[in-house]
Amino acid sequence: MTNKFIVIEGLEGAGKTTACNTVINILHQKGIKDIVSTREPGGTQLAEEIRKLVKKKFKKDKLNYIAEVLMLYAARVQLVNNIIKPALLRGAWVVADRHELSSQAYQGGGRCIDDRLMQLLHDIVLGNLNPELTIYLDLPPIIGLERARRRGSLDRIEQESLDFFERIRARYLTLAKKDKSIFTVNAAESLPKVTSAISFILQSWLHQKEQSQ
Ligand code: T5A
Repeated sequence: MTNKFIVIEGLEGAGKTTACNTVINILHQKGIKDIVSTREPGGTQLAEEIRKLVKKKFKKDKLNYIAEVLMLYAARVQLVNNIIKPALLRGAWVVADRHELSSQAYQGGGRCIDDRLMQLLHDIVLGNLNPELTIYLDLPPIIGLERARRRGSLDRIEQESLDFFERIRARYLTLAKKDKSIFTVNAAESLPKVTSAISFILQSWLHQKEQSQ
């Protein structure tokens, strides 16, 4: 069920939204019409409400990190069960702007949430649902945050310290090293270079996939 599930990952300002559009355009060029694009947190009516809460900074009620991770998985379980699984089951492609790797990097790496809780949430919410291809856009956080700053005001998570984002990046890189389905792209390069690297990875992957069928 998971073989048409592509995820784009990376820090703020890495270019994920742009990369998702590149992936969707390439799939369209291949004649693929049934493509569902998602974003996390979000992607359903309820999950979009959770997204607003996750990004909001409450003056008198600092968000507890356990509450944060639970909210992210609450949004994810809605998206997975109401959108992603039905799409994959009918044979559609799913192109996701962030998925569980974000939680592993931000909550596991950045917030230092216990591995046992992360594993439990994974088992309950995702079971054996795994993306077949993940493109991780890697860049120093200072560059990504500067891009995000140019876009507008920073949300609760974007206001965190540079150390927090360095821990997230380190966790992304560790996870990418261990998992052959994760391809890393240098997202500090110019947009045309990043787009061409993504295009190369996706075309080669699609070619291999065709050969193996
Ligand atoms: N979160 C999320 C968790 O903590 N845990 C989780 O499990 C999940 C799912 C989500 C927040 O929630 C956190 C992570 C986030 O803090 P979000 O809005 O979905 O928030 O994610 P952001 O990363 O904040 O989204 P951004 O829009 O900032 O980043 P993108 O999508 O990576 O970047 P994009 O494509 O919008 O580009 C940003 C700007 O940079 C330019 C673009 O033109 C744009 O202006 N740009 C480039 N400029 C120069 N060179 C390049 N190569 C460029 N690529 C893009």
